[in-house]
Amino acid sequence: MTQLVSADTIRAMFSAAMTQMYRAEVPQYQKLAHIVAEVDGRTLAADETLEQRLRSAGRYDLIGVERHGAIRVGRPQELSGLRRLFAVMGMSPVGYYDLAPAGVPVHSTCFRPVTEQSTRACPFRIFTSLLRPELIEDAALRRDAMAILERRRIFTPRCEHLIEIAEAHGGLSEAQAMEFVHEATETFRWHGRAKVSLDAYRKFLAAHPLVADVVCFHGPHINHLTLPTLDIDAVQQSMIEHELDPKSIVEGPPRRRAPILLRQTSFKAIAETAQFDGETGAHKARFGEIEQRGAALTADGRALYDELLAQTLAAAPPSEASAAAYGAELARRFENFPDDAETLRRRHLAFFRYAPAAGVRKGSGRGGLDALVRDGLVRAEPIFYEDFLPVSAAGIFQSNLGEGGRRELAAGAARGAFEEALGATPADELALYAQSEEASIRATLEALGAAETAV
Ligand code: OOG
Ligand code: NI
Repeated sequence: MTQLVSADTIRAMFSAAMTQMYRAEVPQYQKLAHIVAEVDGRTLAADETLEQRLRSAGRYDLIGVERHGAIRVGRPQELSGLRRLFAVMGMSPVGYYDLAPAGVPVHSTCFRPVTEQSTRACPFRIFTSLLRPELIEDAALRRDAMAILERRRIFTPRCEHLIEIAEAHGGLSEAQAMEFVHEATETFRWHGRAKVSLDAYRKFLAAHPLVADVVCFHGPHINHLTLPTLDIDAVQQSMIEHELDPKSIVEGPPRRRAPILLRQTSFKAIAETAQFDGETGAHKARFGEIEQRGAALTADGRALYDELLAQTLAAAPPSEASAAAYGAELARRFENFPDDAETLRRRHLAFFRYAPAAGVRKGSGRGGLDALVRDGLVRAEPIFYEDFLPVSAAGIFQSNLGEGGRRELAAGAARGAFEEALGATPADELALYAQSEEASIRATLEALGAAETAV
């Protein structure tokens, strides 16, 4: 029998292929990668213990490689097709994000590896949005959009065949995996030739820039890739100096000693030449992003985060002109969010991974978990947040869709419709973090022989 390649390996191959393709398609992203490498190098050199801390968290080897990407599709069948395609690479849907309240007519999930081991092997994930055509107000335009989408096929026939082979055999051989990655990449390639006239494009653009991006082209071209960085504020500054035109604010929590959730920023979408039925025009959708991650928050921590963010947005609405005021307000409001790991842990605001401290042997544990941590017998490290934030995602969408990116949308809840389109229920991200934490507690107490006393 032929040897099957692991899904983690296929994902790593795919991530590398996407990176290569995107850096060639969007040279500004390559420039951003240089800035990130320079800033990360400087940050490591300036902090003697940083390398060791990153190594012990298993994140040193991910410097310059951990990245996500994002795509947008138009039809339920396209979304369920993507679910099957990503499953071949060990990526399954996690989380549901409704972007309509923020004025973007989509709802989304993230396809990602779910186990900690797979995430470390290759953390690549794809934020995937489905257009909600019912939010196109003009009925005639909505019908046109659906008719155009109806006619397109986003997967190559060979790609579809390889997905079937993977499903039937539980994986792919090395040769099949290489071919699969090649074929899958085709789905996400930029095609400079639009499927509509310039006139029709402008109508969709006026309805919503996102509608134009989803409907007028051949398929879900990758719209950005994202590099991790060790100092997002320094990269933001450097992007300004290198005239990469970043969005004005960094999304997410403020800079903190104990990082939480996810901070992200991007340079704005570039204008790319496109052909519309013989006429030449330009389309703006594709950009480059950076992210810096911190601890995953529990439901309580998340509620506090959401509340402080909502207060900030109400008091100092962010705009190009008011970035500094927004930043000051954000920092001020978040003074109410404990900024040291031990308080986050004791107050159950963040999830932690527990392990016996080096050299601690069975039988040495006494008392509850908190006592074991206090006595230095058990170590607790924050679990990294691997998901996304709807308010931040909306900010990223809007800065890249230009002026028309924010609309008032009269949208009811649509989670059921999304799950039906996907053909699955996305996993609950909080449950995944809670499982990781619980498993680490069980293993730690077992290793210390403290199970009876500590629970
Ligand atoms: C997705 C924007 C959301 C993020 O990092 O929050 C996103 C899009 O523009 O399609 O990628
Ligand atoms: Ni992104």
